[in-house]
Amino acid sequence: MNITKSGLVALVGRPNVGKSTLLNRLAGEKIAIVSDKPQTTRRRISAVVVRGACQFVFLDTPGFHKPRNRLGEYMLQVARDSAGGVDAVALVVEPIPRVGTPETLLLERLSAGDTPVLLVINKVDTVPKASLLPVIEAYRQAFRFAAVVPLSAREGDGTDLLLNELEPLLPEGPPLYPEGQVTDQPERELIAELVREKLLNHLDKEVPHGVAVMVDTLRERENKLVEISVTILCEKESHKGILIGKRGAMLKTVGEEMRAELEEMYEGPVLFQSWVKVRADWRNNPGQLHNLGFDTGALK
Ligand SMILES: Nc1nc2c(ncn2[C@@H]2O[C@H](COP(=O)(O)OP(=O)(O)OP(=O)(O)O)[C@@H](O)[C@H]2O)c(=O)[nH]1
Ligand SMILES: [Mg+2]
Repeated sequence: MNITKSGLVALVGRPNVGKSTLLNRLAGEKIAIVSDKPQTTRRRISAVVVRGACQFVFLDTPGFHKPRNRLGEYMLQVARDSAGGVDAVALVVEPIPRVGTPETLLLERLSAGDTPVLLVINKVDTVPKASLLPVIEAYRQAFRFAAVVPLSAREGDGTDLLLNELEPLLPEGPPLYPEGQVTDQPERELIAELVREKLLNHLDKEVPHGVAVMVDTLRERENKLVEISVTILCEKESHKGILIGKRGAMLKTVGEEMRAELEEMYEGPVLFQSWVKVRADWRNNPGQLHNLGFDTGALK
């Protein structure tokens, strides 16, 4: 079917509400990494969803939070900027009957523009249906939402309703992305993110938040073997020890998980290697951030 409608929809909200889970659910595949720790997403990532003659381009964004370093400032800036220049904004929230500070701040910004804002109440699988009414009421008093959609990104319930509400808000026009493209995230970036996801799942507190991953090698050998090597940057010697683990146990676990996931992705054997390096305080170092692809030069 020819695409006759296409538009951008930003997913915004505080950290950990399930924006990336929703992006993956809408796309029907894993594009953004997910963890139970806040501030998982660091960059804007798009996912293209086609339904009928309509192409929805969803933008996952870093959670809206108070920054504690230059990387955090960059993430906040991305979250803020993403709400501009789009056809609709979906504010993703927890099913809690109280509008918190991050939501209030976001809604203040959004009320200055005329982009339609939808309220997405996520994680409805965790609460009884009857408890949603007070949530809707609390948010309706704070803002004039174009629509309210309760859903469960984890279970997949309600995502069709979200597309139903969004479709009339998108402009007529040709597709924004060519047919078949599902995301703007380069392959190397996805691999680096998957490593970070494994580390977020296995490690506590500051260690995984102070980690950045670079893909050094990605090549296919003649015999179909895909060879991948990555460098894991961390902030302190003590973190390096934790990342490597006792006799290399942590790197081994991460390596095994990566290989399993990558072999499914590449449908063939994968050789995966990783190294850990210390780069003191890289999250505050403009040069390091630039090398890692976080453009903090334009920070306001
Ligand atoms: N029960 C339940 N949990 C969910 C749902 N959606 C997401 N989660 C969980 O919520 C946690 C956070 O999910 P993410 O998708 O990483 O959240 P996020 O909003 O992208 O977080 P940041 O990237 O840190 O801003 C994970 O543990 C998810 O499994 C849902 O519909 N139901
Ligand atoms: Mg995320």
